[in-house]
Amino acid sequence: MPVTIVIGAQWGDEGKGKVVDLIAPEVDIVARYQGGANAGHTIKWEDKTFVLHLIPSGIFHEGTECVIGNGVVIDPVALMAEIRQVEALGFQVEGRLHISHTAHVIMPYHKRLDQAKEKYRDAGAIGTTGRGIGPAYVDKFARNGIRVVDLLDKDTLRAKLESALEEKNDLLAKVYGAERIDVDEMVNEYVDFDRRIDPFVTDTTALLHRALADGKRILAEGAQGSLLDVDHGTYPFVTSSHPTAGGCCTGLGVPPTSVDRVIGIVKAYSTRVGNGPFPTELEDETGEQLRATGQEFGATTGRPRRCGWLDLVALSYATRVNGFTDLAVTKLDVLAGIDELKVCTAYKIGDKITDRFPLDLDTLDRVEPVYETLPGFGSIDAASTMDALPQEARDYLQFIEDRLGVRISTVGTGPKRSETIEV
Ligand code: 2SA
Ligand code: GDP
Ligand code: MG
Repeated sequence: MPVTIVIGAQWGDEGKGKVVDLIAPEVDIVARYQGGANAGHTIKWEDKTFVLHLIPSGIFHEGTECVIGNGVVIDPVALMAEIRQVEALGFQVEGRLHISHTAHVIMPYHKRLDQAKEKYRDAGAIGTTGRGIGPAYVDKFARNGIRVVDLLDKDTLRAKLESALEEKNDLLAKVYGAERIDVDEMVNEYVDFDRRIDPFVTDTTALLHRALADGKRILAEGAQGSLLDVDHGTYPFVTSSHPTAGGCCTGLGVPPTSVDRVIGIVKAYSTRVGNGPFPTELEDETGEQLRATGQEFGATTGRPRRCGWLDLVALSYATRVNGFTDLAVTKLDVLAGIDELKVCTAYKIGDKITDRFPLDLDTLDRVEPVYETLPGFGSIDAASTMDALPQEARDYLQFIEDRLGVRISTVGTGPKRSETIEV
């Protein structure tokens, strides 16, 4: 079966970009199915580092084609800048990157509304990336959205934008006290964008169906993480899309029966950027150590990420929602040098112990993690096989495998492609 999905098993930033880049040479197509330029997928090779926001993480392998599917919300400004940056590194993009004609477009008012709403929410802010994601998906589901295909006709586009702006400008000015947006400026910018995006636009669902019929292999690249899913995450502190496995089918138009592998990307500890519940968060020196050693700063916004111990309650929930067939455990090297490693195996709620991940915020805010302690390990920098890892590091991985009941197929020992153990 030809479709593999790569999914963040926690709150994002597990190292999906690195894993997708590693697998990309083995597949024909890498496709993004949800989210937008809120994502930051980092790829490091030789002395180079590149953070992709919209272009799939297969773009640095010339034999691999890339698809931005219908489920993605596309910020044309961010996309055009990213295409230029990738080309500047010497990689061919035109002819290899295919953009869905039915994907929705992020407009300047979406970004402004996202930021204005966050200010308005004040202490209840979600901690969004401010990239317009929520408001763009709102318009999609309210059936007010502008899709890539709508950019093709200048007059229709102008009419749609004028009518949308009337409402959005009122909302911005009257409700949020934010600046209004000029119609002419926006129409000119988007008409110009249409000219430049045209060579990339196609019916990507048909393209993927042809690929499936030809026996080609597709890698679906999730963005954000399972616990940020709008249905299955820590609502309302979530993103507005479906990073979980089901999102791949709707976000690309491929059938569930075409999927035979779902790789859960698990960071060896937990991080979260933005607000919302985080039961194993460490607001102490160990948390700071994880942030400093793991370089835990937002790849899109630069915000410091909150850090904490591994949470197997949350991870077994994510395993059930996604049906992981195997796991890639990343950033194991970051734990080296910590004397004792704690792993959360249950939650205490009042006087009850549970292994269930609660989805109502009130309960989730009250849970106390129950930890098991495992011995720490020293440097693993030189290890390129499982056998070369210290016994304590292997025990830590075994513990994860046993508790989740899923095989670990890959272990990350550093940010570069070469710093990986294939099990
Ligand atoms: P949004 O902007 O509406 O999607 O924000 C809603 C929540 O989703 C979180 N979110 C993310 N969490 C982790 N990583 C993301 N990408 C960037 C990265 C984040 C950054 O790779 O580091 O640079 O800050 C990402 N995108 C969205 C967000 O923090 C909110 O909690
Ligand atoms: P993504 O959004 O899941 O693709 O992850 P990000 O790129 O936002 O954040 C992951 C960070 O960890 C990036 O800086 C990666 O270069 C880095 N990284 C990935 N795997 C490893 C690893 O095994 N060890 C270390 N030390 N860093 C890693
Ligand atoms: Mg990221």
